[in-house]
This record gives sequence, C-alpha cells and structure tokens, in this order.
Amino acid sequence: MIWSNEESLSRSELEKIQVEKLKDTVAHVYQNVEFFRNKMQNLNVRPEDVKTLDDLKKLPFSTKEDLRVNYPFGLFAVPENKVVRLHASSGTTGKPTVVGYTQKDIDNWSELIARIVTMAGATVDDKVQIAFKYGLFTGAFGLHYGLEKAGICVIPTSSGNTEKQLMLMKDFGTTILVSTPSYALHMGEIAHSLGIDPKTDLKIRLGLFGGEGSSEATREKIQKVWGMLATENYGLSELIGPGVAGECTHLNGMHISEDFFLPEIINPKTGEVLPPGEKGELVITTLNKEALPLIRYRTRDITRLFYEPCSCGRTTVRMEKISGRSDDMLIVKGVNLFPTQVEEVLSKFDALGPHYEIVIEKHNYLDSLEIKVELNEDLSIDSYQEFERLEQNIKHELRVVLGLEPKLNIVNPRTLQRFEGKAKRVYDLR
Ligand code: DLL
Repeated sequence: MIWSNEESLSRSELEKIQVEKLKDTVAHVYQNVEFFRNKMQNLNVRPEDVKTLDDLKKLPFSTKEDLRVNYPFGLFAVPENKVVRLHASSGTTGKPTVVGYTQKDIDNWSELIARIVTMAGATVDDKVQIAFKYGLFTGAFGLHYGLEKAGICVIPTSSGNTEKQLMLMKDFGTTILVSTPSYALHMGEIAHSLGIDPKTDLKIRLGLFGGEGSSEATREKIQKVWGMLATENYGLSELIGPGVAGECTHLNGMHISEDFFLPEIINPKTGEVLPPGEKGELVITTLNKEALPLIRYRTRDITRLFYEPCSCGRTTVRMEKISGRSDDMLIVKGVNLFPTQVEEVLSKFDALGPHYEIVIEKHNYLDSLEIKVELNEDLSIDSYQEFERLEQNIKHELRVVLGLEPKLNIVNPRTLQRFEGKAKRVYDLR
C-alpha cells in the first residue's frame, strides 16, 4: 500500500510542488530567522531571487554547528509559544542540539512516519514494540505517533530491560520491532540465552531499524536470527527525526519524502553540487517545517541518490545506505580511515560476528590502531591452524583496504560491549 499520493507523482508534478514550497520556506526563514537573513544578505541573495530549483545553489549552507552556536532556540522561525514539543540530540560533549515543532510540524511528522512504516509493509493488523529510548531522542516519539496515525497498535516499551521486552513480545504477540539494528542483535542474543528462539517462539515478522548505520551483513544476521524482514529508515533530529527516508519491501534504497525534503549531494570538501548517482554528502532543505526550517542543511552523511522509479510504484528518489560520515574520518599515522571501511572488511568473513571495536591510541607520539572483533558464535573453528589462517586473511584484507597494518584482536563471542541504543564502535583515546 502507498500511504500518500505525493509518493508517486511524476517528476514534473513533484517539482512544481517543491518550487512553491521552496519559495515559501526561503521567505519564511528570511523574515523570521536572523541567522539566515544575515547569511543571505552576505551572499547578496533575496527571497525573490529563488524562482526555480536550480536557484537552490545560490543559498547558503547550514550546519549542526550553527544550531549549537544559536543554542537553544536561536534558529527557531516561530514565537516560542507556538512550539508544542522540544527534542534534543545527544552530543557527547557540550550542549545538545535543540529542535522544536509546532503542532503542524508534529502532524506532518506523523504523516512522514505513516509513509515509511506502510512502505516497509506494516499494517493495522500489526503490533509494534518501540524499543527506542523515550525521551529527548526523536526516535521513539516520532515512530510512536506516526504508527498510531497509520492505525497500528503501539507498545511503548522503550529500550533496556531486555528480558521484560522479550516476555511482553511473547505475551502480546508483537509482530514488528522498532529499534537500532545493534539493539536487535543484542536482543536476539539475550533471547537465545533465555532459551527463546526468536524465529519460532516469537511472532516478529518485520523490523523497522534506524538511528545508526548497519551493513548488509548485519541485516542478514538479524533476519536469520529473528526470521523477519529487516528494513531500514533514516532521519536526523535537525530535519525532523526519523521519517526523512525509508526502505520499501524491495530493499533497494530508502525513499526520501521529497515533498518535505529537497535533497542534494555535494562534494564535502568543496561544496560543489554533484550530478545524480555520484557519491557525496547529503544536503537537505526542509520544505514544510514551521518551527525549525533549515536551508541546505549539511547532514555529513555520505550517500548516493537514484532517481529511477522503484518497482514498488513510488517515484520518489532513493538514497543508498549511508556509507559513512564526512566528519567521522579518522586520521591514523597520517592515513585517512572511515569506520565503515573496517566494517566492510570484517563483514566479508563468515567466521566473524557483527560486533567490533576500533581503538586508537598514542604511544610515544606514535598512533596505534587496534581492531577487536568477535568470532561468530554459530561457527566453530576446529584447529589453531585454521584460526591462524583466518587471522592472516583478515589482516591481509585490512592492509589492502585501509593501507594500514592494525593490531587484530579476535575475541570470543559475547565479550565486547552491547548497546541498547546507537552502538559505539570507535574509541579514539589519543
Ligand atoms: O537518529 C533519527 C532517527 C531515529 C532515525 C530513529 C531513524 C530512526 P539523530 O540522533 O539526530 O537522529 O542522529 C542522526 O544518525 O545524521 C546519521 O548519521 C545517523 N543515522 C540515522 N539513521 C541512519 C541510518 C536520529 N538508517 C544521525 N543509517 C544521522 C545510517 C543513520 N545512519
């Protein structure tokens, strides 16, 4: 089922809507947000200079740093008494990034979620357990109201207390799980340790996973453990939260709701707009936000866009799985390293499980890189020779892909830390 007509418009119908909404958004921020007005004036652009989608290029970028500098409400475009909800994204240091919603923004958010959950195959016959932490994080509340709007029963268990989650899942006959992919893996392990086989003892048939990246190998592992279809969705608090894009059952990229979010791909170093199909940083202009409209917001997420219509009947552009962030590049011994490169290598080896850690330290002014990875608990390695061969093969692959010689530490299953929310994989201790 396609939730909304806007998901299957022809390109020219869609662009007509986008241009009108773009003009409104630009006028809205120019009038109501000093930060954007100043930026536009510095570039000598006035709202009436934006007449076509191509004129987007004339507009300034905005970043998370801009939200931080204007903490807490400096980029809001409506009076504070029109804001009915605040969320914030967790910064590891310093102040969080605060985002606000008017009632219309909240209603639109539910519309966006209703779209992504129906495209993944959720129906009114389902019961959905939301295992995102309820709180300032946008994940839980965003999914919650959108699922209800779609008429689907919500079980707001929040994250943690995994044994109880599993008990309720069994007793209530939950059919859909909402969580981060890493928590789904962790829950699967706990289930097995309690003698529950999620595949046969539970009724979960679909996963709506997001909030962090995951490889195809992780998807396969989740599907195998749970006997479910594991779908992925994408979003970020600054733009609304979850609901920016989601996979349909064809699992062929995430459909962006383009009547709400106007995407561009840029070269993260130069800011140059790249042609369709090229990989770069995703930049989004919100087209329908009242409280916190953002112009050319730099997500820092690296992806590619595909404009060919999907066989599901939707015509909206699809974004490829995020392959990293332009700001998560690590420099080790002068070599650029993206954590997803490590995940890519490790996921090629069946003998390894999906949990790993990248640890970087400095000893005597020199960087050292260690990769810890768990063995796959479903496979046993019979001899020391076999283990050594595996180690040599992984080291070789890492050397070829990373251009670095990390220390490799293959550890026993279930020894690395597990997460109930977004997983932490990188420990830069320098
Ligand atoms: O994580 C919003 C969300 C919640 C999306 C639940 C989907 C489900 P933030 O906490 O602001 O918002 O973090 C946003 O998380 O820029 C990406 O780097 C990352 N991220 C979110 N979804 C995905 C995904 C929420 N499917 C940041 N794949 C984003 C890869 C993702 N990264």
